[in-house]
Amino acid sequence: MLQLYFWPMACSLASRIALMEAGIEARYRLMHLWNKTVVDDGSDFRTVSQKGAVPVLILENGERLTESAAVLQYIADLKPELGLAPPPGSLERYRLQEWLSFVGCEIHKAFLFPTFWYKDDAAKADAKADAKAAARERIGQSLSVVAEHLANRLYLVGERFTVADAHLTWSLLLLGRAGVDIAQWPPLAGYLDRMRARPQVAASIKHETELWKTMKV
Ligand SMILES: N[C@@H](CCC(=O)N[C@@H](CS)C(=O)NCC(=O)O)C(=O)O
Repeated sequence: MLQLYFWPMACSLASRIALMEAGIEARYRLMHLWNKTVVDDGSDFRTVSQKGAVPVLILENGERLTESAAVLQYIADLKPELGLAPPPGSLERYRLQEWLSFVGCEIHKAFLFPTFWYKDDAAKADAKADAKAAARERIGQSLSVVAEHLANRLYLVGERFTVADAHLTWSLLLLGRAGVDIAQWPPLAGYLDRMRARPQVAASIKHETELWKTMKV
């Protein structure tokens, strides 16, 4: 069985959504993002991945896959008939990769990371303030690009839900926590409502939100 290392409401949520949408059973292994331990056995998460970051997907053959863009496509390709990713080699597949990259680099890392990471680390307060200001300047541009794209579309790629939507849904959810109100971009707000109405997306978010409340950080 596949295993997914995750931290509640972290970007690994997108991989959970993909697994749920694909109807693939997996063992979900909670790690602690701050102290880098695997919660069920207390082991060092860095022995699972030197990157110390989720998601990590353990494949059936024991190999470890990291990076959301790769993990999400791997999951999608386990059930090609569901169209969670367009067929390899098609132009649409490159569109999917284009969006996975944009969400991962220009939204996740460019904005979410500097705006609410290190939140309690007083020693990094100045750097944090600078990073937040710079990130806030950029985020409007990136979100406007996505909003314009979604103005007349239901999904990021093609006519159906793909793993790129799982990735964007997670990012949009977290923007609120990072102090950005996506109501400024009605296409994004409408899109997020639509995504959240999907049963598997809703169940994934509900589960991780409840788990998050029990975590000590
Ligand atoms: N490039 C990676 C980024 C993964 C990442 O930054 N994960 C965060 C959670 S959203 C994490 O685990 N951070 C832990 C850390 O940086 O210490 C991906 O796209 O999967």
